[in-house]
Amino acid sequence: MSRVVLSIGSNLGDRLAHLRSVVQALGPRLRAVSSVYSTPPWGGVPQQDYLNAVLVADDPGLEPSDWLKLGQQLEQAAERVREIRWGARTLDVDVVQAMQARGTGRVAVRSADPTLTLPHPQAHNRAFVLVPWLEVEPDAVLEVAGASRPIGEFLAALDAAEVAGVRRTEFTLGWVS
Ligand code: PH2
Ligand code: MG
Ligand code: MG
Repeated sequence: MSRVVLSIGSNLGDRLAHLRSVVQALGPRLRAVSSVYSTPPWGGVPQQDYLNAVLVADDPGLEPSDWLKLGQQLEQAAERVREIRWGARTLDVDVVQAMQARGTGRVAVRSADPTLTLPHPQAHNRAFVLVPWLEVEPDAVLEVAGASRPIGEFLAALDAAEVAGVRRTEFTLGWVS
């Protein structure tokens, strides 16, 4: 166990290098890497634009809490300072969804643990998560309030201006599949 969808973001310092540090650390565990998107800050705190991307990674030896720890280690390595909520950061690594093997398929992990709520309770509201996620997993399904829907439906429900603000860049994260 388990396969995870990670949302990564940076809006301080060398933003691209911070995102690349995650790709480098995950190495052979990576299954997909989205384009890099330039996105206006979400959450009402004035700050510079983010670079955001979504990664899919798989490691049978890691539990969801291990992915969280790994993400936090990478945030620390990027010298992230614990800052105001929704404020600027060198690197943010969020576990959006974790899938575990069940029978012949996979099921999404559900967790109400406040340190790692799964699926991420706000993923369906954020164009900077859904746009890159849809790029790498067009068939992904997300459960919100007990109902599972394709992520494209959540994206279609968002404000068009917010979605349009998520712009694909020509930056690359240096991943070769
Ligand atoms: N992360 C935040 C707050 N706001 N806005 C964008 N565009 N992208 C982010 O990754 C982001 C944000 C806190 O995690
Ligand atoms: Mg975040
Ligand atoms: Mg975070």
